[in-house]
Amino acid sequence: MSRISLIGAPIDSGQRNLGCLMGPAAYRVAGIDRLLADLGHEVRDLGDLTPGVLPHASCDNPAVDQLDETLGWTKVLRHRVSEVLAGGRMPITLGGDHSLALGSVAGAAEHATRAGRPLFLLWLDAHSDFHTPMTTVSGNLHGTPVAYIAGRSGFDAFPPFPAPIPAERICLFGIRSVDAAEHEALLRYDIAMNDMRVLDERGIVAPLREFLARVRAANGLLHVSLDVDFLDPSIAPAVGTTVPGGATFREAHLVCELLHESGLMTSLDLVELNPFLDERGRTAKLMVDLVGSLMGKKVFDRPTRSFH
Ligand code: Z70
Ligand code: MN
Ligand code: MN
Ligand code: MN
Repeated sequence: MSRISLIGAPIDSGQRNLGCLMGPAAYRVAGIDRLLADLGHEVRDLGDLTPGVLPHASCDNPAVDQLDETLGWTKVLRHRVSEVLAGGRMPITLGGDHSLALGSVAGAAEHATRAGRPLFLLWLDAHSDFHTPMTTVSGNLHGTPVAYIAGRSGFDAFPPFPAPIPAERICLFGIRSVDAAEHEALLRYDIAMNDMRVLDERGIVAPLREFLARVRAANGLLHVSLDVDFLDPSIAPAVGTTVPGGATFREAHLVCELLHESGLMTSLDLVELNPFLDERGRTAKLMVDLVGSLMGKKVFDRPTRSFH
């Protein structure tokens, strides 16, 4: 059983559809703490963070939106996630848009360095989020965290990423929207690109198991970042940027069950839920249901592992 700390991160500064800041409240209303406690975990809810006094930063790309806010959040989240991990607990960051991963993954990287273990990243998302503040056209910083984490240049306004994650420890999963500048950059990185073309052909099990085997072989820490738009919009409508052709209910649950079975996940983000766009809470409830599968909820609990 795990000791879990819930970190509310009501962040809306990484994109322009207001509403993600309601995410942490929606997860609590949907019963995330009760579910985890019922699964036998020890849960602590640290409440919602605030970004503190904002810095005044500038960026050569005038398109970049709400840089100061995102920098403020990056700093507090990095600190909090790192601190929770240092206390031997699993941080689950309740977003908030995906810009929160600029901080949460930095916190995990800080901890991994301290622990002397390699950090791996599983990015469950429709988008590759591989822009830098210099290449983004929309100016929405939620499209940049993977580039920051991988150590791309162009993040001068940000604190240097503690220990950039080498490409071969990053796995993008569920991808079906890549901008031209991201595509050009991704060709220069050896990042596992499990776009929908790959997943339709191979299914989700083999590519995921391959990645998890690498994490296990390296005795790595594993940060999982789950963007609501990884899911198909027909089952998860509460998201600002819907992209058709996403993971089905069954695929998403299977990903979560395999992750749980691996025992490798050490930190988690839940991002991009916009409760203002939801239908009677169904997306929030589905995300909480997926957290259940991630943390050990099973249809039928077999005494031994039947699949391997
Ligand atoms: C696009 C951009 C994005 C999430 C949208 C979209 C980025 N590549 N990321 N939703 N989670 O604006 O940079
Ligand atoms: Mn905003
Ligand atoms: Mn994303
Ligand atoms: Mn996305």
